Amino acid sequence: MAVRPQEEFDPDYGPSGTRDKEVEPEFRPYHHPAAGWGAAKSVTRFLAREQEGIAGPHAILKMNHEDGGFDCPGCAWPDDIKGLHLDICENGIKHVAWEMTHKRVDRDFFAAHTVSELARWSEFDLENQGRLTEPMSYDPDTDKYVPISWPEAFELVGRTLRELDDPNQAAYYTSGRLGNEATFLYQLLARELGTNNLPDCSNMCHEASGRALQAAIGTGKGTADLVDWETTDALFILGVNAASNAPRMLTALVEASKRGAQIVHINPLVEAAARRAIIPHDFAQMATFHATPTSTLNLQPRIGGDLALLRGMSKAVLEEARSDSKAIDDEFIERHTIGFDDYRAMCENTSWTEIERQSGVEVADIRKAARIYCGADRSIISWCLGVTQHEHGVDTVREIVNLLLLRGNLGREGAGPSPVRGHSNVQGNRTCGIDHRPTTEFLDRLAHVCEFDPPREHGLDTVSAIDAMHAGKVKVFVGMGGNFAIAAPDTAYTFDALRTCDLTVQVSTKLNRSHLVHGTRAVILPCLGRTEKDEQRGGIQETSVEDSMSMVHLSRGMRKPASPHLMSEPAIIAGIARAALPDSATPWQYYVEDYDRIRDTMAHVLDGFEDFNRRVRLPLGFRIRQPARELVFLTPSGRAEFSTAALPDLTREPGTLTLTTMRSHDQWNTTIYSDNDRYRGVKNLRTLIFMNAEDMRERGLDQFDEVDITSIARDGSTRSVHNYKVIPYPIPLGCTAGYMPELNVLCAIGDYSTQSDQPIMKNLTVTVQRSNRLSDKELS
Ligand SMILES: Nc1nc2c(c(=O)[nH]1)N[C@H]1C(S)=C(S)[C@@H](COP(=O)(O)OP(=O)(O)OC[C@H]3O[C@@H](n4cnc5c(=O)[nH]c(N)nc54)[C@H](O)[C@@H]3O)O[C@H]1N2
Ligand SMILES: Nc1nc2c(c(=O)[nH]1)N[C@H]1C(S)=C(S)[C@@H](COP(=O)(O)OP(=O)(O)OC[C@H]3O[C@@H](n4cnc5c(=O)[nH]c(N)nc54)[C@H](O)[C@@H]3O)O[C@H]1N2
Ligand SMILES: [Mo]
Repeated sequence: MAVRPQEEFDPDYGPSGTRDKEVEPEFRPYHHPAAGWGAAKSVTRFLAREQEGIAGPHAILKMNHEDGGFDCPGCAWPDDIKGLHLDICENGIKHVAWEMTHKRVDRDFFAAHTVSELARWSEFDLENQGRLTEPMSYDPDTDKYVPISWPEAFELVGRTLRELDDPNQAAYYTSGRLGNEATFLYQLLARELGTNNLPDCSNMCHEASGRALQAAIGTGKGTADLVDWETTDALFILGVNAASNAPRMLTALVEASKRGAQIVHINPLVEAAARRAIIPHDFAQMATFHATPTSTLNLQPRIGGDLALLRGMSKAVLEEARSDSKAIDDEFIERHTIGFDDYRAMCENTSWTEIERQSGVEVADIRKAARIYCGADRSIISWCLGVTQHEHGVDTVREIVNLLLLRGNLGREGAGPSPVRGHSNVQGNRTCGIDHRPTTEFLDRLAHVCEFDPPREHGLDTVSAIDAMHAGKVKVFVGMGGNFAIAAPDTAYTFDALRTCDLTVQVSTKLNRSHLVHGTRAVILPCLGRTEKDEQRGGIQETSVEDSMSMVHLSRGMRKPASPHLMSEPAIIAGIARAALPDSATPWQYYVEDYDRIRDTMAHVLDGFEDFNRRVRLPLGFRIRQPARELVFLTPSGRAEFSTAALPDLTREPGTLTLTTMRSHDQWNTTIYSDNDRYRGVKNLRTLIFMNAEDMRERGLDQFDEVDITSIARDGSTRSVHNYKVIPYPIPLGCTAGYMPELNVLCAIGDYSTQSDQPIMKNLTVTVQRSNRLSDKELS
C-alpha cells in the first residue's frame, strides 16, 4: 500500500468539516428559491440533531423582538422596523440553536483527551462537543487542559500582563459579537495597560469599507437604513451571498421586487438571492410556493473586476449626460462634492477596451446596468466581502461612492451606500473603541472622562499582530471571542505565531482550534452567550449592539446559562483588569454590577451616545447620528470627495487562476454545521474548488477529480492544499472559488492590501493540478 507523503503543512491540523468519508459527495445544481421549504427542512433537521426540545423554538421566537428578547447573533442585518414579530431566518435559527445546545464540554471531557489528540479533530467535531463549562488551564506535563478557578485564572493573566517589559507585548483581539458595554471595557483595559494593540475581525472584513467611506464622506459607515431599502428604486448588490450570510436581506429584496424596484447583482457567482426568493419568515408564501424573482440583471465580473465595472457604469452615465442633462445631478455635484472634473476626466480617459478587459463584463451589459441606474430616481449600492478583501478594496468602495455622487444618491431617502457588515456587533465594536488607529478626538475624550493617559501610538492590527507574535515581540494574545488561529490568513504561519506566545487567553463559548494552537501557557475562559441570562448584583443585565445600519438597541438573554460557572464578558474583562491593574482608578467592579453604569460613562466618551441609557430603551433603540446622511461631510474639504484611482491590472500569468475564498451555506465563519452548501448544490464536501468547465477541460479534469491547489504569493513563495475535488460551476473563465477557513492555508501573511491592510482573501493567485497523491479514501 502506498503511503501518503508527509504534509508540508502542520500534520496535526484537522480538516474543517464533518468529512464523513463514508458518504459520497454530491453535486446537483439548485433550482429552488432562496429560503422557503429547503430552509424549513434544514432547520427541522438541525434542531433534531442538536436535541433541541420545546425550549429552543420558544427562545427563537423571542429573537429580534422589539420588546425584550435577544438580538440574533447570526448577522448584522437590522431588525424589522415594522415590528413584525417573527424576524428570523434559517441561518439565524441554526446559529442560535448551536449556542443553545444541551451538549457540554466539561472537566471530564478535558481529562479524557490530550490537546495533541484534539488537534486532529475537525472544526466541526470540536465545536460539536457543546458548550464550555468552566475555566481551564493548559498543563504541559499531561498535555491536557485542567480546571482552574476564576480568581486563579485572573491572577495568572493579570500577573503576566503586569510583568511584561512593555505593554505593547500584548495584543487584544476581538471578534465582532462582543456587546458594546464589554467592548468599551475591553478597549479601556488595553489602553489603561498602555497599548492600542486591538486587532479585530474587522481587519479581515470591512476595514476597506471604513477607510474608503471615511475618506469619501467623512464617516466610516454606510448612510442607508431599512427605510431607504424599503423606498429605493434600484438596488445594486455587489459581492454578497445574501441567502446564506444575511438571509433577512431576502425580505428586503422580495419587497423591493414586488414594489417594482430594479435589482442588479454583481458577483462572479450567480448566488441564490440573485434568482428567486421567499421571505424567510413568511409561512403563507412558503405554503403557496410563491417565490418572487429577486433580480433584474445579473452581471458576473471576473474576481476583482468590480472597480472596472463600476468605472464603466460611471463612464456610461457621463456619456448619457451629454445628451440628457438629467443623467447626472449637477446641482448636487456643485454644492456637495469636490473633485468631479478630475473624476470625469479619469472616466473619459479610461477606454472601454480596458474596462471590458479588467472587469470581464461586456460593454453592452455594463451599459444595461448604467441605464437601470440612470432610470432610477433613488439608488442604493450595497456590498460585502466580495468587494473588500482585495488589494484595491478601498478604491472599489470609493468608486461605489463616486457612482452614487454622480446622481446625488446620498443624503436623501431611498439612496446611499450600504455595506453589509458581518458579525452581529462588529460595527458597534468599532464605534465603542476597538480600533488600533484611534482618533485623537476619541483618545482625548477617553482621557478626560476616564481620567488616565491613553497611549497615542497606533497599535497592531490582525496581520501585524501575527507578525509581531512570530517575531517574539508580542508575548501575550487575548482572544475576546472568535477563532483567531484559523480565521486569520496563512494558517501555518499563524499557528507558529500563536505557539511562540508565553500566554494565550481565549474567551469563548465553544471549543475551537484557537484553544489547541496555544502559547506556553494557555487559559480558556468560558463566557455566557447572547441567548443567556446575565445576572449581576444589580439584577438581570442587558447589553447593547449596533447593526449594519447604525441602529443601537438592547439585547436581553433569557435562557438559563449553560453552566453555573460561566461569567459574562464584561465580568471577565473586569476580572482581568482588577488583577492586571491594581492601581486603576476605574471602578471595574461597580461597572459590572450594573451595565447602566458603563453606559453612563460611554455616553460621555462616545460621539452620538448622549443620554445613552434612556435612548437605548426606546422601542427600536436609536440611530447613531451619521453626518453624511445629513450632507455634513467631515472630510478635509467639508464636501464629499470624488476619487480617481487607476484601474488595477488583473492580467494573470499564463497557467494561473484567481481564487476567491468564501463561506458555504452551512457554516458560520469557522463554525461548520455540515458539509453541505445547499444553494450551490453541494452535499458532503468542503474540500472543493469551483471551476469554469473550460478551465477544467484545459487541465483534463472531470467533476470530483482530485487536485492540488498551489498559491503563489507576491513574494514568490508557494503554499499548497491537496486532494481537493473539482466542481464545474458557472464562474467566469480564469476564476475559481472555495471555502474559508480551509483555504486560509493558501493566503500568505504578506498578501494583504496596501490600502486597507486587509488580507486579500478574495483574490489569490493559484495553479491547479491533478493530484498525484492518494486520497484519504484510497489510503483507508
Ligand atoms: N450564515 C452565515 N452568516 C454570516 C456569516 C457566516 O459565515 N454564515 N459570516 C458573517 C460575516 S463575519 C461576514 S463578514 C458576512 C460575509 O458575507 P459575504 O460577503 O456574503 O461572505 P462570503 O461567503 O465570503 O461571500 C462573498 C461573496 O462575494 C462573492 N465574491 C467573491 N469574489 C468577488 C469579487 O471579486 N467581486 C464580487 N462582486 N463578488 C465576489 C462570492 O461569490 C460570494 O457571493 O456574513 C456574516 N453572516
Ligand atoms: N479565507 C478567508 N478567511 C476569512 C474570511 C474570508 O472570507 N476568507 N473572512 C474573515 C472575516 S470577514 C471574519 S469576520 C473572520 C472571523 O473570525 P472570528 O470572528 O475570529 O471567528 P468566528 O468563526 O466567528 O469565531 C467563532 C468562535 O467564537 C466563539 N464564540 C461564539 N459566540 C461567542 C460569544 O458570544 N462570546 C465569545 N466570547 N465567544 C463566542 C466560539 O467559541 C466560536 O468557536 O474570518 C476572516 N477569515
Ligand atoms: Mo466578517
